[in-house]
Amino acid sequence: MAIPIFRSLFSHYQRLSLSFSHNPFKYDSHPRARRSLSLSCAPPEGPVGSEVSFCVGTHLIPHPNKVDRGGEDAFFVSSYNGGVLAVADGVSAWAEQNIDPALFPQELMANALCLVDDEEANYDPQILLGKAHAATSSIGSATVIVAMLERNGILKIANVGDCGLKVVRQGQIAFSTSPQEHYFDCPYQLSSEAAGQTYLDAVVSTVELIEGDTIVMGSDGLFDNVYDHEIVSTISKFSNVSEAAKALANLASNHSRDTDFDSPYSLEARNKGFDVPFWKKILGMKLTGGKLDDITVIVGQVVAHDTFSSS
Ligand SMILES: [Mn+2]
Repeated sequence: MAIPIFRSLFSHYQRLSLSFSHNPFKYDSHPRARRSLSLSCAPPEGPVGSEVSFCVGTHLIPHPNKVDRGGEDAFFVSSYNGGVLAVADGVSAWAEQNIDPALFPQELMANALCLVDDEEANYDPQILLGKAHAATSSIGSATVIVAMLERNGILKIANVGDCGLKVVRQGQIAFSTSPQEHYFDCPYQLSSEAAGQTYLDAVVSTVELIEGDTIVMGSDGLFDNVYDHEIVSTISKFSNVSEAAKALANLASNHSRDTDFDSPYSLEARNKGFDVPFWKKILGMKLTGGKLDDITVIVGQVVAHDTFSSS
């Protein structure tokens, strides 16, 4: 794909428009960003182009039974380049072996955050995932998604398992990642064990974003409980990304506890052959209900700002 790459040496101002609600990690202010700030000294003569970045809101609601420990999802938001967003969802079955399922995704995310400006991983979320995975020593496994926005609008995504990302453009879903699973409810996952997947199994996508696009990213706790049309209608009600993320997480949480709601999860279960017993089907009943889970939502709005020549 031939895409003109524009990069201004001297920005009129450095946009740091990321906002946080439940971010478990410290705000990332890396040396490279500080260096470009110190270069912004030449008087601008007028815009010569534009760059984009994310304005981000996040919200995490833990599984009702895991509130005291904060759940087993982990995520981070970094302002590096146009913005780096990531979500990891710990596989809860590790608890059966007395291993805290939250440790692996937390360490994986902490390692990925440390590596966002790594030279080898630069601009490649798949390599970033590989290096973060290699650096992770906790026992466990996690589904994971990483999205990196370049200032020219190119969004690169690497996804292992059933976390997801959707691009909403002018009230419609313009792009959606696809979940990977071995069988129903058993997603691809990066693991401490050799039997798991690796960064090479990631689905890698590239999407060209424009000003006004909104991305909605999250763990399966969001996408198993909220339909695409609900995502579109919910974010259309909010101009504030933090409020949009909170509203989506609350909607997912409400649906997850509603046994009558015909959720994306119950629909998928029936498609895979799971349902109520035969005698209930005769009575017109079917498998319904949301999926109780940790719910992580990241909403990123693409904002543009002018760049200026230094001469
Ligand atoms: Mn989950």
